[in-house]
Amino acid sequence: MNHLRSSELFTAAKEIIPGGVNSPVRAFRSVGADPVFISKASGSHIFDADGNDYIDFVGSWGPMILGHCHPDVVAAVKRTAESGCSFGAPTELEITLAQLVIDAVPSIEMVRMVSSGTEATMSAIRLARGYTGRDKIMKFSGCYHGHSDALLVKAGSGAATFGVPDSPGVPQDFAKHTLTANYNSIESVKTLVAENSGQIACIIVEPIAGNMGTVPPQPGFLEGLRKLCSDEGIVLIFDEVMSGFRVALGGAQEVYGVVPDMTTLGKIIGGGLPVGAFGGKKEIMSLLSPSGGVYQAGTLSGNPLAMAAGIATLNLLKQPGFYQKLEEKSAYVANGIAKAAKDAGYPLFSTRVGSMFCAFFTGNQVTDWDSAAGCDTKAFATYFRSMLDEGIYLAPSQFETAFVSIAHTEAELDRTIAAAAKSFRKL
Ligand code: KE4
Repeated sequence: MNHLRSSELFTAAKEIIPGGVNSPVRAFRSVGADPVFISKASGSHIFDADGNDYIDFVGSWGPMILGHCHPDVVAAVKRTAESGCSFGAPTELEITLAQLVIDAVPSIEMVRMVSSGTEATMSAIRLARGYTGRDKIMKFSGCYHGHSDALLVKAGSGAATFGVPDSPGVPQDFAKHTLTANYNSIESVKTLVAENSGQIACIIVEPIAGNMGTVPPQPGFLEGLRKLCSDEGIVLIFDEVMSGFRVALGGAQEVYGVVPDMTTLGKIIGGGLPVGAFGGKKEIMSLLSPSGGVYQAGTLSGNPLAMAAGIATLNLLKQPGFYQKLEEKSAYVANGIAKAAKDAGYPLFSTRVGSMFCAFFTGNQVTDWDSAAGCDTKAFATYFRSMLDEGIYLAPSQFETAFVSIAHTEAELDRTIAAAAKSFRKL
């Protein structure tokens, strides 16, 4: 494949945009390649600046569950834009999308729109702190909730239960309020809760972890978190920015039957335009300004174009049989890739929940960050580059999730499996 134009664009971009990208993972740093610059997309395909055609399993990191350029979504955005792009004033569109979210997500009685998943989680944590009057929060190693200071924190080394910054620029004073437990280990949560009794405002968790690769919750983990939080007066926040409307209309909380106190959303509810949201019990949400004292705001929150794209998207997801069809496509391709690795004699641990799936380059089980971190990332990088050469666009990191859209055809899934078989044989 020729990547001349992408290479020229990347050189130019690096002069004026840090790292040449507006979000770090796009730089392909961990896969030993330069990023391709995308010029257009349609259905399950994206096309780069050199005209190369790829079957897309990134889907803009989740939003494009319908595939790219769905006519209903494009028409809705075009139609709305002709009436104005942004008013900084309430619109009926915001009520329509809010109602669609409330009708679908079991935990949400009221919802506030923002412009990104980061804003959603940052605001939900502030609200949980305001509601409980407590300062500490708990997250899990390997889970990512956006880049707000309180969440760019990793477990303190050794016995230190306090968090330490996971990025320069995050003050230690901020990090110390963030506790970090181990995903799928309810015991690690119980220990931290006991050591910080009465001080923890919320526990935020990806109910299906999608940012260390795809790691499903083990039986009892989410249920254990629910019970602990109920017993201790801790707000349970499901960060469903990725899993929301992805694995079911009601997200992971519908799949696993565990209802949190608050839920954060993003990605799919904007249909590809910038939207985040956080919602939950009226008793908690009503503390949010201007109905309550917890401040949160945003110039483009509830933006009409984004609302229109989200409404068009969710109305299509509500169609009978949508998730069943997506499930069949997802099982087909994930199982096909796993079989290709097995036939090539390559050790692979495969995971999937609905249309989120991951091939971990390890012969071991992956249930948390420590086991995910043991993967052979060099082998993954070789596989990634081989798949890209075969016209298959995967997330440029072992620690991400692959997404199937309803637009992926059986022929495209077969082509993907064949490319995987060829790529595994190279390892
Ligand atoms: P954004 O601020 O990127 O809209 O959302 C942050 C976020 C919050 N919660 C979860 C569970 C998420 O997965 C994300 C963002 N996901 C990454 C993909 N792993 C976005 C890709 C990127 O950072 O460019």
